[in-house]
Amino acid sequence: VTIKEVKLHHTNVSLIAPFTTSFGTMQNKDVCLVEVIDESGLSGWGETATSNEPYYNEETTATTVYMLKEFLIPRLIHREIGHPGEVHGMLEFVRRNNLAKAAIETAIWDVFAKKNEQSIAELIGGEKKEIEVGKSIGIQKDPATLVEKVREYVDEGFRKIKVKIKPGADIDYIAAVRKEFPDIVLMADANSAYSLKDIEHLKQLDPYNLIMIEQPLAHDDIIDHARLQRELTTPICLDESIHSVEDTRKAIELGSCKIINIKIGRVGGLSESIRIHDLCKANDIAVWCGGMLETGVGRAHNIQMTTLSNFTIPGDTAPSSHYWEEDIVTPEIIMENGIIHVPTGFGIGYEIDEEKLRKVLVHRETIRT
Ligand code: OSB
Ligand code: MG
Repeated sequence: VTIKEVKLHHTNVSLIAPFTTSFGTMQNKDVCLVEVIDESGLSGWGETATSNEPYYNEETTATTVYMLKEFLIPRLIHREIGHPGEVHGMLEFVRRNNLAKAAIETAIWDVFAKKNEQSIAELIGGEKKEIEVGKSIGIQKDPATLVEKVREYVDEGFRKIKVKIKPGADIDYIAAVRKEFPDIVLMADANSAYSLKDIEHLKQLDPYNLIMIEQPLAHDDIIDHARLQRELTTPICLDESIHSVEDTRKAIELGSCKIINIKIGRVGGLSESIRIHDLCKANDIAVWCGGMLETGVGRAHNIQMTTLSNFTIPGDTAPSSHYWEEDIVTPEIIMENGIIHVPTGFGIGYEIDEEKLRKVLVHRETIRT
């Protein structure tokens, strides 16, 4: 494909409820939807999957827009792109800025798949027709409130429950949930809230049969995690620390984790995600697809990727109604019995609803050079 034009749809979206992690609370955010238009007039869509603050990682919506406009779009526009798998390499001259890179790389996967009259899943050899879904629950005011939330989501059919934790909201919270629900698939996500000083404290989670603890230590660490993993029976999963297949290789070599959360944005796109998936598969490391409170565009990409065979653990791809009063894709993403049926349409498999997009739109700009 050759990109003739890129439209940046700057939106402001509001979550149906605030979402609290160890690094802060999210409610409103600007998101930039990236639409690439090819020589035949077909559109492909991606999103920045950012928030307005650099608390999860170093990027924000504004930095991704800046990188897209100054460096990434100029490198890609009007160039012949034989396959979307080439885009990651074409953008390697820019260090990091993975959320920005993924926004346009995924849009190119979408337009390329549409041109081939295939879904992205078909294009990448994804075999699953349905994917299992988990629910990520923000930090609640007390364990009893959390238990009621978990009940609601278990009743709704979610196949995995992920509880956000931080010092002061951890052991009691997990103990309360486990006591009430002895058999659910349960995990915790600390978003880097602990350090090696907390080894004895974190060991208190071991009796609760968590399928994993996600990113307990520093956002940029793979050394201390290896030490912690030797001390814990609970498997460690890395999220923030993994930006590439090279990081993955090193984490596996060091024994820093037993599971990896793959987020398309954090690793700079779908092709790098696939390389990580494949390397983990070859090394018996399970993977699952995380989420970044994306709109339907980002989550549609997540669904397509999750069709690959080594995504054996339910992801964080909850249905549209769990995030937004109204999502911008049509049909909205729905779940039945904890399952999302992978759409069979071309590209991401969902359409962008122009009416709904207009309601959250702040401004639009078209880039042609
Ligand atoms: O660490 O997985 C995370 C949301 C924003 C930033 C980081 C994370 C999350 C989530 C929510 O856990 C996942 C989702 O429902 O999209
Ligand atoms: Mg996480």
